[in-house]
Amino acid sequence: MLGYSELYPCSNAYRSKVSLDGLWRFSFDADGVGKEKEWGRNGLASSCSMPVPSAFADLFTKEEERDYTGDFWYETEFYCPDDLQDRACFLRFGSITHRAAVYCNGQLVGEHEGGFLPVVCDITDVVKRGEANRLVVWANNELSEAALPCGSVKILASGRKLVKPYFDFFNYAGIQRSVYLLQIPKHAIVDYSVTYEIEEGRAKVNYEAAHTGDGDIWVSLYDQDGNLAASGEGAKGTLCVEGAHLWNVRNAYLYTIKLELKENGRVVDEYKDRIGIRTVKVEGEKILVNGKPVYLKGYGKHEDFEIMGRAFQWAVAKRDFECMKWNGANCFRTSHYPYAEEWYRMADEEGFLVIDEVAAVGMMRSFANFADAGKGKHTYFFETPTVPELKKNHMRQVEEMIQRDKNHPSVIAFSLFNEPETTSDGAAAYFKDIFAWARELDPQRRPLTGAMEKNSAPDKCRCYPLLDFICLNRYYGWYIAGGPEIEEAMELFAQEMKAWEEKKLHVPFVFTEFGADTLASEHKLPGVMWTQEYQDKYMEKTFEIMDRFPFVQGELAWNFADFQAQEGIMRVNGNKKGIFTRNRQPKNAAYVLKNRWEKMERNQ
Ligand code: GCB
Repeated sequence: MLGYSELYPCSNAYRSKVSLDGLWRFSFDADGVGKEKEWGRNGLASSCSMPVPSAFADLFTKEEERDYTGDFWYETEFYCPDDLQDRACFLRFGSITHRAAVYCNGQLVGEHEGGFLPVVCDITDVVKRGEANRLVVWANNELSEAALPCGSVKILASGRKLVKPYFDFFNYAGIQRSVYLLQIPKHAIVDYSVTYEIEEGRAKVNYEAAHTGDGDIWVSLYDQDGNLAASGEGAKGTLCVEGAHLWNVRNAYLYTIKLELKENGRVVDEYKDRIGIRTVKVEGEKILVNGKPVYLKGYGKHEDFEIMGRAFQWAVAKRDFECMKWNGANCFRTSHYPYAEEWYRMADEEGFLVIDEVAAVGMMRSFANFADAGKGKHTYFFETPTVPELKKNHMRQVEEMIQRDKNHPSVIAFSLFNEPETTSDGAAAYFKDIFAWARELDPQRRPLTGAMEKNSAPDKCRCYPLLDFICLNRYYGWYIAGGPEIEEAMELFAQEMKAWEEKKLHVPFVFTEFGADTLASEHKLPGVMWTQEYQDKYMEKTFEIMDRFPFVQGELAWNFADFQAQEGIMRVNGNKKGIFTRNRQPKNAAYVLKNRWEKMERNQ
């Protein structure tokens, strides 16, 4: 759903946002009767309470409820004040996982596929002002090979559905991000984008704004002290900022851009946002921010925490940034889906670099991709035709992600996949179109990339030429030759890296995953797999190899913190590759990384 009111919600003299977060009503619908009985129109037949935002899984005490797969419904009432009669009215959900239909006062007002990007519904014609309104949401958390992320659904002997992800994180679902009622002028600013050119001592901020109605756009740029730095007129133009302060890595400077829509000289709408002047470019083997090379240090993350699953919580995000700053990180990847918008806003403030990833994960037919891929076991996907909807969904989600995140200075690259099969003709053709599409969409023409597993080897991978910098997920010393064989694993790692070097690609390489499962409780001298001592050793050995290859321009450890995954013999109540525990306390390896990252010459 693109366009009107995709902009991050705000309140000002022209716009109002009211949070609808709180305790809603909720019902599972295992037999799918809700649609038949028109719950969207009539309301839920029976319900329990459910906090919004949250994932439902870890709130319940019964297995069938935690692992519930299928349709589920939400219902609430909201009051719409009657003092803004002339405004258009929207409902905006930060996300609904994985698909949804929204009903306001019994009428279908929006449908959305994809669980990690906003759902925006125009309710101007159905909302009752000065009265209570009924809001009902149908949602579904099944996985298939037609939508992102990929997976399937198994029907158990009991008739119960069980989701089978082709990926290694728990399939948390629900209304996991905040919901707002927005009232926006009928003639409004609906979108804007900025690009930058930096010259000696000054910067050009090229902007383009879209609006409804026939008004004129006025733009003002204010520095951090609130002084006007530049201004312009017209829906498209350039602001020249003398003595511009640049947004830098771990040293952010944010300007406020104010867009005004004027009709007959009168302001009818205003939208303010915080932007950072910076450029991002790949040149040879370097990633350049403001023309200076930067070495990426940090993590692949998840939106994941006790009880609330994948629901956004400011306090958890704040703690994560504090932990990352403490051990000298400057970057994270939003593995394996676009995160809540608030993450990017915090990254903008903190000067963190973000590799923003679309939810294209699980494009391999295996229930243990993470292990099979790591071991180099071949898993198929694009060799046989994929469901046509998959590509359509992939393209639309790339579009929605870029549309949502294009103005964040923190976003330095878009990642268009995680660990798909990349060795067949089918994969090459599929991803050629995906990358071409993303290149068209990003006004800032940021580098594009994707994270590749072990089968995407130098002699077999058909997709690496599409990537502006190459991201590798590698587990030598864990899935491959772990424990007493770690030296052999390192030899194999070095061999693979030499093979990449011999290709003379002259592009940067970034490790987007490497790690070892580690139980915080386990210690042993000398270390064995799963102990903290082994995680330290694994990290040190891995770094020794990475440091031999100057084209390696980044290391994002897997994972920032322990996280919930599907049950199985490979996981101990979740994936334990965290450098921090699930409740964000450091394992010893956090100090190993801190020592290294704080000392690095290529520090920024
Ligand atoms: C991977 C996947 C990631 C898994 C990780 C692991 O390659 O990209 O989603 O969690 O390996 O720990 O196995």
